[in-house]
This record gives sequence, structure tokens and C-alpha cells, in this order.
Amino acid sequence: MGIYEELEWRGLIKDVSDPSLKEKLNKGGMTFYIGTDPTGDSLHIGHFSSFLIAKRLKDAGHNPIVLIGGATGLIGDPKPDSERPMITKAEVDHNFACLKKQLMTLFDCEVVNNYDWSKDLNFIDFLRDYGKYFNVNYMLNKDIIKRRIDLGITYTEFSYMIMQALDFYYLFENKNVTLQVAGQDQWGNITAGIELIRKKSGKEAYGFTMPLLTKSDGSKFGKTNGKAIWLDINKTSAYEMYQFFINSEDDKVIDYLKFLTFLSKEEIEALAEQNKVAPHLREAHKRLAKEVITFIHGADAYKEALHISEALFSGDIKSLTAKEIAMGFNDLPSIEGHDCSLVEALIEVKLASSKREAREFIRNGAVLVNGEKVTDEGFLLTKETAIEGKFIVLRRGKKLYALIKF
Ligand code: 383
Repeated sequence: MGIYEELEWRGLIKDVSDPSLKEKLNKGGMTFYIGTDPTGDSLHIGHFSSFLIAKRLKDAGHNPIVLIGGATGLIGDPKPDSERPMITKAEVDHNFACLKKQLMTLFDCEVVNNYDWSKDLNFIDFLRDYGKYFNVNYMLNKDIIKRRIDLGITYTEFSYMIMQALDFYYLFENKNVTLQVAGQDQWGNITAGIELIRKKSGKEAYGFTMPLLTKSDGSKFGKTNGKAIWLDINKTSAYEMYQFFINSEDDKVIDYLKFLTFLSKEEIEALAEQNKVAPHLREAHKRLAKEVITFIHGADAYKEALHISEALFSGDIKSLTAKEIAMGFNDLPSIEGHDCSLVEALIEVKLASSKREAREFIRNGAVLVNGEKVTDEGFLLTKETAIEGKFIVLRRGKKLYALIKF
């Protein structure tokens, strides 16, 4: 199976600029680029799913360049629903540095900044050397512009596609780049570049896009409860990422394995079979979490995330370190620690509504302190009872948890 067939099998090919790309991709030796704008200080899992193509093509003998748009980030790629708020140059520079670090660590590749070749272009040259190659009718026909016409779009965002086309042309002329790859939302920008290259140099460049990952209902992949899954471990812990993947929909988990891992066809087919005959074991989900987290954060972070998940599942809170508790119970209702009785604490964290009810829960064996059942109604909670002197985990019944922080 050539790389093209592999990408097809993974479901990673959406639009292709020319049928001859198949042969070219299978042959190897192309220099290609994929870009992102520094609109935030971290990439998220949606970016990750696209950027993995850099490694896939590199492993197939192509040469990757990653572009971070220090210039385009100042302008803003038009979104379908609204104009982007402008961000300051200082913010763009800060985000650029953060993304560069992330991308170099993950993909170990050359990073370029379009600010370097765009910043000195003067307005008259821009209009004469580039603007002349863009028919406004052609621009208005781009999907993204059509979607914005009624809502309105500024001249600034309208010009964005010319900037990205100019990048492709620049990299074609100066770095031998003949291919641009991206998510499907970038098709209009890629084809604008291919046409600019054709018109200015008479030569052919190529592009293809990858479908965007979705959930079963067609909504955007990569969010839990409205929160994005970031690659920065300080924004999304490895444990949160583990929860995200382990909770993937059963009918989507195989697609995610194809998109987000480097597991072979045979391995993924075996997991698909297991997912069918023994879905309750969640082997496919577990493997997905393992592969992605190990790739992004390394084996130790993955082991820690797994350990937290297993301890929380089995209720073995005592085996967790304070750091692991902080991660695992990040979203839990919590109160500041102070010496008090278990009865008072249960009311304070809203696991009981009255002293009478709290005592009853304790008597009935429904209350656990740090994973251990407590039936003594007079039990006292102090800093000494806390794990590493920092956390007490209260549980009532099977699922209700609360945290006391010292
Ligand atoms: C800028 C200048 C270029 C080439 C590309 C760019 C960025 C591009 C863009 N990309 C998205 C982004 O920055 O806006 N105009 O968030 C996303 N990408 C990748 C992928 C994706 C796209 O970073 O589909 C998802 O992640 O292409 O939305 O010369």
C-alpha cells in the first residue's frame, strides 16, 4: 500500500488538486507545507489531527515545512459566521513563540514565519504584483466569501486568501515547496495559491485537504462541555485528555484511531473487531487514549493519567498522590479545609442537606473518606487525615464526590 492508498484508507483525503498527485505522493521526495495562525497560545486537538500529516508524509519520504502565520495572524482567516477581533502584534508574537515550541517538540520540523517575507511588501507593489492576478469575481465565488457576503466582511479579511496564496508562491520559489496540505476549510486558500503560482511562473503546484473530524451528530470534534482539548498540558491535563478519548463514541472510535494514531491497518482492524464483539471492554478507546497521549505528552504522563482513571474507577483513592488528586478532581466541588466533623463537612460540600441526613448516610455506610468507608458519626476531619496533608476526598454513594483542600 502506497502512502496515498494509506491516507485514503484512513479517510484523510478530501479534496485533491490534480489526479497526478497520487503517483507523486507514492513516489516521495516532495517538499510540502502546512500552516497555522498564531491566534492562541496553544494548539488544540483539531490542529493536532491535521498536523499529524506532517509526520505521515515525512515518514513516507517527503520533506515537511511548518508555517506559523506571524503575518496572517494579524489579519485573520475569515470564519463563516463573524469577523475576527483583531489581536495585537505583541499577542501574535507571544502565541508564535508558544506554537513554535509545541510544533518543534511534536514534529521536529523546520518552522517558517510568513511575517518574514510579508512585512516589507509595500502597498503599491502588492496591488501590482499580486492583486492583478486575482479577479474579484473569482474571490467572491470562494465558498467562505459567499458565506460571509450577507453578514458582511471587511476588506482586510477579504484579502486574506491573497496573503496565503502569496506564501505558497514564496515557498514555491524559495524553498522548493510544491504541495500544501490542510484541513478541508482551507481548500479555497490552497487553490488560490496554486493558481497564483500557475499564473506567475507557468508551473504546477499541488494541494490536498483532509476532512475535519466530527462527532456522530456531525458537530465539531475536540470539545468536552464546551471546553477545547488543548495540547498544552497546563490547559488540559493528561488525565482530562484521557477522559476525553475514553469517552469517544463507539461508532466513531475507529475513525479516530485512523486519524489520530500511527497504528497499522491490521492493528486497527483487530481493534475494530474487538469493539464489535466486546464493546464493554473498550479496548479501542483505551488504545486511542494511550497512543495519542503518549505521542503528545510522553509515556510517563500517559501512565499517570491511566493510574488516576483506574484509581477513581475502583475507588482506590489512597493510591493517588496529592498531585494526581489535583488533576483527577479538578472539576469537582471543593471547599477550603478546616478542622471539622465529617457531619459538618458533608453539609458544607452539599453531599447532605442536614445533620440528621449526614448521620444517616454515615451510619448506612454510604460515606467514604479518601476511599475508605467511615461509619463513625463522630469522625473528625483534620489536616492530618488529608492525603499528603493537602486533600481529603469525600464520597457519598457510588458517584458523588467532593474535595476538601488544605
Ligand atoms: C496561514 C498561512 C498559510 C497557510 C496556512 C495558514 C493558516 C490557515 C488557517 N488554519 C487553521 C488555523 O490556523 O487558518 N489559514 O487554526 C487550521 N490549521 C489546521 C488545519 C485546519 C485549519 O491550523 O483545518 C485545522 O488545523 O489546516 O482550520 O500560508
